[in-house]
Amino acid sequence: GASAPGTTAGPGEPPSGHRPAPSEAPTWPEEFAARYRAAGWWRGETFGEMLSERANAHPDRIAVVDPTGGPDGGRRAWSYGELDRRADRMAAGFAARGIGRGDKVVVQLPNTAEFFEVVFALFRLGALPVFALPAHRRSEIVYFCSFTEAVAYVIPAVHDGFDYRELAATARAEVPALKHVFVCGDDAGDFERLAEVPAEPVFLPEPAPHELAFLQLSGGSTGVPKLIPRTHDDYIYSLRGSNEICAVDEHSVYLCVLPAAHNFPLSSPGSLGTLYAGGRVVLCPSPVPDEAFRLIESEGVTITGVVPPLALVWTEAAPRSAYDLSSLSVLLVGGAKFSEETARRIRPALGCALQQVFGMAEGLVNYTRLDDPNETVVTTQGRPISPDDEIRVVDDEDNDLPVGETGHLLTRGPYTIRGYWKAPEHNARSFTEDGFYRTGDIVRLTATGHLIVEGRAKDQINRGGEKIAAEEVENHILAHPAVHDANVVAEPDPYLGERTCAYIILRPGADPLRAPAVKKFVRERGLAAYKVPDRVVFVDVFPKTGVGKVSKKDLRATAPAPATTA
Ligand code: OOB
Repeated sequence: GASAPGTTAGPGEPPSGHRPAPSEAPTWPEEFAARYRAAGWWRGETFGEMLSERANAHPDRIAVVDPTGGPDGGRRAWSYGELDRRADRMAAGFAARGIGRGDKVVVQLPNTAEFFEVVFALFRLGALPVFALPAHRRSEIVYFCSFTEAVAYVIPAVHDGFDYRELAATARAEVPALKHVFVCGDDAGDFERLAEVPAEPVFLPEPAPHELAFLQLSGGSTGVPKLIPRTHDDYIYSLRGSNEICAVDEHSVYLCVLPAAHNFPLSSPGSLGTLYAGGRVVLCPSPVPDEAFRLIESEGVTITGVVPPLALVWTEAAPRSAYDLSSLSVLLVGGAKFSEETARRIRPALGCALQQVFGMAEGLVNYTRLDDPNETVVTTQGRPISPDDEIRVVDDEDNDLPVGETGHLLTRGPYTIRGYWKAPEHNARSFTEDGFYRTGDIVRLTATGHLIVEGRAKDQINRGGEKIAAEEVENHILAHPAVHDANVVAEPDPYLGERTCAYIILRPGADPLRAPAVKKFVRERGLAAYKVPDRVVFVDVFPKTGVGKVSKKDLRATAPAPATTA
């Protein structure tokens, strides 16, 4: 831990000498920060205080419901008072183990109540959660732990048949800085049980609102994932804005269906938005319709968010389901392009309003509004949260295009980062000199200011909302001794929207390699399962562009002969 700042500053100004080093996390220039404060977007709130305030105002109101987290797998509900006490006690226990301000803690928990206990404890300490997804494996986890020099890693014992304690043993062996592994569950193996950490609350100086609250993961398009530094001020503004747009208030019951740590279910308006509003978060252990619909009925869920493939499954299941879904008033769909055809089916099938969400962990989030005409809701991906979100649609040379023309989306605003964490070279490419983030998305603006996503310029596959950086997967394939060269591209999938296809050129004279062996190889290198190529195709040459570079565009257009596929 570190000591509290001793500097003085004017009202509303951050104490000087208290800014993160520029190389760690580029931040907003002071003129922008001042403007965002003056406009009332940044109100000087922190997550720690936010929870205490809600707990003081309505201690007995239910904050979090974990349907299977109780003893014997039964229902467990924590009030705001209880969540607040638990966060205090967990923070004290972490502090007693030397975890403090500025320390990084990789959090890889499934949708359980402890996720909130841990995360709010870290917020209180000023320690930064690094949000891993349950699907991440050795390759990702070792990278997050070593790159952030994490001091602790929080895991379930076993989840979905996978033993995270083995993963933790590897991470500990490979990352010397990683001192603690906390296991949520009864059998911690060689590590410490999370349930044994809590201690008598101690006084902890709260972090400042302009400081980093956590590191979120980027979908990425590079060899290793980039980390996204978000502050209390900027993230809480995105929650407040989202709540207003999605009509989330103290009566709202949000069903957290997607992995809780992802930016969409976390903040759009998500579980944190719902807690900000004093509403109730219900954790969904599985997104299958039967499970989710049962919870919608029994918990009176009013709002939830899903990715397009799930929206399709739910739309098909709902008319045949015996569960009463009438409490559901809003379904948010985002993370990947939602087809107009399925969008039109939402209200008839589920009896609720649709809001499309086009967001990114780097910041900018667009929503269709509840009072938008239906045509706008089903044909656009919404418009930004904030009047101070600046949107530019540009050509390949960064020239602004007239409204209605398709081009690259650049954005800047009160909750969009000015740079990734510890990535100066990448930042020089991903941000303009004046701080616009190059989203890598190809969009078109309508006359009403709504955005339509037309495509993508970044080298990424969007597999039903799960983002895969082509280069990351290619690097793993290239490690195989029989592989001469590899290119990973998206191909259409009727359910996921896109899936991955790896095109491989073998080394001359190498032992013949078959598709299943490539998938197995990549999996055994510890890559998350969703990044393992869906299909592998062996070719003799790659199509080239005029200047002799591999043309992924032409590769994507390749219709592989069935005989060479798997
Ligand atoms: C959300 O966040 P990320 O960081 O996993 O992915 C961001 C990228 C966007 O740049 C875009 O390429 C794609 O995901 N995307 C969409 C989309 N929503 C996201 N593409 C087309 N249509 C949409 N509606 O995915 C995310 C974060 C917050 C809220 C919602 C989604």
